Amino acid sequence: MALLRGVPASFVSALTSRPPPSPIDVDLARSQHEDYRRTLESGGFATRVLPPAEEHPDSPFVEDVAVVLGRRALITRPGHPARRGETVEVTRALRGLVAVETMQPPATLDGGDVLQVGGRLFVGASRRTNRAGIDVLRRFAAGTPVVPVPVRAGLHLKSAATAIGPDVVLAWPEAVDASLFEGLEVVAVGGEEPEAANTVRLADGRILVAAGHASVAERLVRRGLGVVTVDVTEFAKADGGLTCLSIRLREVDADEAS
Ligand code: CIR
Repeated sequence: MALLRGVPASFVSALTSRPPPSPIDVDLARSQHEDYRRTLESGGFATRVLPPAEEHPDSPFVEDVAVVLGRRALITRPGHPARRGETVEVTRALRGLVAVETMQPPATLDGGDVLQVGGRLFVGASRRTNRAGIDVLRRFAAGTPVVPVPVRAGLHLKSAATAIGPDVVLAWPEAVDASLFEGLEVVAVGGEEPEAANTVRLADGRILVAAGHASVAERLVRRGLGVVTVDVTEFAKADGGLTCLSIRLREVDADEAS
């Protein structure tokens, strides 16, 4: 299943690293969010949408507040202080589904920095995720190797690298040192479309790519992958992409199917 959080009117003042070319259109963001939700459903995820939280403008970027491994969740301590209150509702929602642990200060980590692929956890050493956060993740990982990856550009590791197969990573090499993905195949995204590196692998194996990245989508199709696109322009204005908008609980789905 996938957990989402609705778009509040306050999303218009979500955090941004640079002023967007035009103000965030909240109505459009809501319709893009609904398209995204429907696409996750069509790709095999049951979805649950938490109500919008006006007091938390960035709360639709729900991925950042939890890391889910199997049937356990680590509630993070988001790197930006303005986002820390987002954890309360997400904790409540996840408690009903998985066992929950909570990260404590001084650790900070955003879920957007955690990439699970090839039996490892790659974690972005970014503006949002500190060394103590990586140490907490390592303990939480309980033996699964954790590989820190310095994030040279963009907000999070997954802004620049995501899994498109069990051992294949789509990555923007200007932001991450691809050699750290040792033993995995790395498909490089060109410098002109770094946002294309932020993809979601649907439960049915198809890859969700942000609309407007035709050349990357075509390359994935040529590799034999099914590709589906959704427009997320309003979320991109607040430095967000496809992964940020949901917490995917793949194990819960697998258990329910069995
Ligand atoms: C922030 O600055 O925290 C939000 N405006 C964007 C968060 C995007 N999340 C993600 O990439 N996982």
